[in-house]
Amino acid sequence: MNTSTLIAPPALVRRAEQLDTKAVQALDSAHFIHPFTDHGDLATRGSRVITRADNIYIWDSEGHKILDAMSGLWCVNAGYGRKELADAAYQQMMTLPFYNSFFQTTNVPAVQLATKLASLAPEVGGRKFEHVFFSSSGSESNDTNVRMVRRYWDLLGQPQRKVVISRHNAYHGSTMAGASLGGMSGMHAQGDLPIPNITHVEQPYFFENALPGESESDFGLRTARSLEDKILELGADKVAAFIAEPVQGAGGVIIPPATYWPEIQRIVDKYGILLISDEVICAFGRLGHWFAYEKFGYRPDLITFAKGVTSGYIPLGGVMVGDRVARVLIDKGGEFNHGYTYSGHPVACAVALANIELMERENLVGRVREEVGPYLAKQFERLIQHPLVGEAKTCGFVAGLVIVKNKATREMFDPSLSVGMICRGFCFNNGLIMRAVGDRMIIAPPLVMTNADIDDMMRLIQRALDLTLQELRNKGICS
Ligand code: PXG
Repeated sequence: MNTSTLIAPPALVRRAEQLDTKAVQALDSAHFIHPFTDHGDLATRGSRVITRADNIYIWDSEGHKILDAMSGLWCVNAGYGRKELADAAYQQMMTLPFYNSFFQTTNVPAVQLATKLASLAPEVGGRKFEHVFFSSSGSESNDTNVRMVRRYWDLLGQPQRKVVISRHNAYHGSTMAGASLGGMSGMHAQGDLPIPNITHVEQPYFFENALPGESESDFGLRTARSLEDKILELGADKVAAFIAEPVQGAGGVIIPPATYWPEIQRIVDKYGILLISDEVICAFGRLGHWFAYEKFGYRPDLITFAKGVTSGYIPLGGVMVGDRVARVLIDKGGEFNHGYTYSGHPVACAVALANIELMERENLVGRVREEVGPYLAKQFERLIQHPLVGEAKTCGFVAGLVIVKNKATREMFDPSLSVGMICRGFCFNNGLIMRAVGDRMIIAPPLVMTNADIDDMMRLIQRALDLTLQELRNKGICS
């Protein structure tokens, strides 16, 4: 294909009418393998081409303005168009665009960021987070966790402690270890996953998995105890770590009952098992704290982060290494044969520093905890009044609702009807990005939203639900 008509010079790409959408779609389909995409389907529909963004909105090549209630992919916490972040990248690129951190070298932004992150992670129960390992993504960071955890137990003379326990419907990334740690059956079905020594226990999803008559607090205890059952089944001396998201994100914004995390903490303490808190989504203000363990009050040994650390402006991830693990690796470990070319990338670290500075200056974390988070909760939880909504809950700046056929009995629609996708379609076509996970509709808006922005978003959500109801009634699927 002749590409000369396709893309205007970069400065003009900002004007949507300069773009030949059909040509972009054809080349996209011809050359670009997308993540988690059915390319047969994509070839017939054509991708939506996103061309620019500002604050909480994105625009496509046809000029549609869309409220991005998913913050890109759970990451643009500071909102789009933040000049400070672009300036930080530019200046760092002109000063030192890259140097590695192997061979006893370092760079200033990486040192500054590690120091800053250590200061943001509060000590809990005598456990401190004074060290950081850097990667470029959440998946890489979870691979690092598996390697670090095994190294830790090897160094302590317990090499048989290899099993990492995770949960069904968890998401921990898409590399071999990440996809194995995750509990997504569709991912496991492709490529002989999970890899050995990774296993899964129950998720704390009350709405779907509670027994008849079971209270939410009993359910929280029962699901946490599925971890203890698994430990006893495997033998405690074989178990290295338990990994979990504070609130499951990609699994559908599953907010655990209040009894869940304290019981998990009791169990990991009892058996001496390391606790990995995967905060790729939940850290950096998403739940109203810099790190989410603070909200739930548990004591992790390792914390995975990525996404919001740079507000998604540039790839960066890592692991906050608690003292329990760091002391063993450092004092007994010698060389840990692990690392990535881009561990401590100076430009990524400079952008993260600028992002954190911006978040501090605008008090984005405190606002989520005390102002816009509670306001979102109030507005979103009202959706329970809608005839299609069986549950509507928020936690900080994540929220999820379930579309049900019958509110009283919690009967769901037949999955083959893909009601969530119908609703998602109405969102998209009416200027709102909201994700569907089965028939759960979820959001994770940029933390810069004002109460007025929340009102606008709620109107769009309400409209999408109304249109979905109308469509289901027209088709005779519900009354
Ligand atoms: N852990 C968690 C908790 C995540 O949410 C990862 C690890 C992996 O991060 P990277 O940077 O390697 O993608 C994630 C990523 C979705 C969706 O559909 C969620 C994620 C990624 C892609 C899609 O909600 N989360």
